[in-house]
Amino acid sequence: MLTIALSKGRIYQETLPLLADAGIVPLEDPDKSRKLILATNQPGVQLLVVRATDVPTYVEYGAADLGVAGRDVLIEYGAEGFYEPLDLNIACCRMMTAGKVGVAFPARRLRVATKYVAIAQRYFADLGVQAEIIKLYGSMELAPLVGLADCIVDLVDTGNTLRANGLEPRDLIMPISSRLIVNKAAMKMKHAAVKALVGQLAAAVASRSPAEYP
Ligand code: PRT
Ligand code: MG
Repeated sequence: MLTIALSKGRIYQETLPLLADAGIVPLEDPDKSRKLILATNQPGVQLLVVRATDVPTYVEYGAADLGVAGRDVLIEYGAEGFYEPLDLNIACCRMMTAGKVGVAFPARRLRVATKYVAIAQRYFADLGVQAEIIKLYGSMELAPLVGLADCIVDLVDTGNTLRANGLEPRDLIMPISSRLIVNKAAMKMKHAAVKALVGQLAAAVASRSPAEYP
């Protein structure tokens, strides 16, 4: 049995066509069913529906053989516990700094609100900018509006969320896409099955025209 962990929402929706190209079709839709283990048309493959940030945990501990997770999640988790053989080029967006429209960042020590503490810390350290990182779990856009922070570090896709809150994107920290990750033991013990699936997914990714991505 091969078990693949992935999250509901955009990652599931964008992984589905790649899995279909590899001949794997779930028998249920996680957005309609409450089941957390989804059988597929292949008796030897099942999907686990978990929180996006929990995917690396399931894969590192071997509860799932493979997983799909954003580069943001993998960097924050600390990516040593598993292999990362393939960029799936899905759920693409940008990790950016953002601030209030027309308001320059202050010259003093910068206060930065973010869910992505590791990424923000490394980014400002590399720039040589003194920054105090304030950990939030969501609604980061609020922080500059109420004086909690000068700046946020968050994922930006269309920029609509920032604009709706009077913020603007500033600097690109890194481009983000979702990656396939593989449990280290599964790579050895289930080598043939894992290698075949990674190969099929790589072919599916390569066959897409670049125009399909924003
Ligand atoms: O939402 P939930 O709490 O259930 O979990 P999650 O946020 O971890 O999962 P999900 O599905 O929202 O995100 C899963 C992965 O999708 C992330 O880890 C990213 O790698 C990737 N991804 C791609 C995004 C976006 N694009 C994205 N735009 N994740 C989040 N966003 C959010 C962003 O945080 C901001 O709030 O969308 C908003 C910005 O979008 P625009 O279009 O308004 O700019
Ligand atoms: Mg979300």
